[in-house]
Amino acid sequence: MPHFPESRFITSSWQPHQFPPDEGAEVAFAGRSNAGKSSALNAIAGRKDLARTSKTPGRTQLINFFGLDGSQRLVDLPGYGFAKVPERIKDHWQELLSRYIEARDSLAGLVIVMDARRPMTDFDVQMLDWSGANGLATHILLTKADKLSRGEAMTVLKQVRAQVEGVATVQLFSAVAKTGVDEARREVLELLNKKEAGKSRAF
Ligand SMILES: Nc1nc2c(ncn2[C@@H]2O[C@H](COP(=O)(O)OP(=O)(O)O)[C@@H](O)[C@H]2O)c(=O)[nH]1
Ligand SMILES: [Mg+2]
Repeated sequence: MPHFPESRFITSSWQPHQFPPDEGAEVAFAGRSNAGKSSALNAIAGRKDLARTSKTPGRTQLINFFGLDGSQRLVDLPGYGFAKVPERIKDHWQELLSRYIEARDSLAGLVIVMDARRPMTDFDVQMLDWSGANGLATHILLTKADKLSRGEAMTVLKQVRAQVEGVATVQLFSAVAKTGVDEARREVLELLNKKEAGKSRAF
């Protein structure tokens, strides 16, 4: 599988007018703060430090855009479900996320990153519904699978798969053990390539 030696940080946006030009195709990574979004994005890009990862939850408050190559991008969305921020900041995130998800033409699909030990939280389910309501293809990464035994991981995979059947695809993932990285990269590339081939949202 190709990695992306040419991948690079494009910009961080705090306002929709700061988004890079809405052309080509991009896949966005959503999930709770600390779920492992930035680590997953780095593993998929094959670059260690592309998106900053942090042990401090909630630090990524902006929408971060990364160029893979050509006109394809990966997008690190602000984490949701982080309690320790003022209401007005939360409102701003909500607004920024809505503007992004509902209006971004080049958005090819969403990757929802969930901690395999605590998948399908209320926020995750809301995100999944929202994604579907906007006609976006959705792929779920059950990450930190290295924290579970093989048996536990398979059980979680089966359960989540049954819950989202027909709505999203699901896989196990670990940025630490590098499990499922090729599969995730394949899914992301497929979304990007389909988008560039002219397929838009389901409706
Ligand atoms: N064991 C394990 N830890 C991980 C994995 N992915 C991320 N982490 C850790 O989880 C924390 C949050 O990761 P980060 O990617 O910054 O999460 P984000 O807030 O969703 O972007 C960091 O301490 C990472 O090192 C993984 O696959 N396995
Ligand atoms: Mg992050």
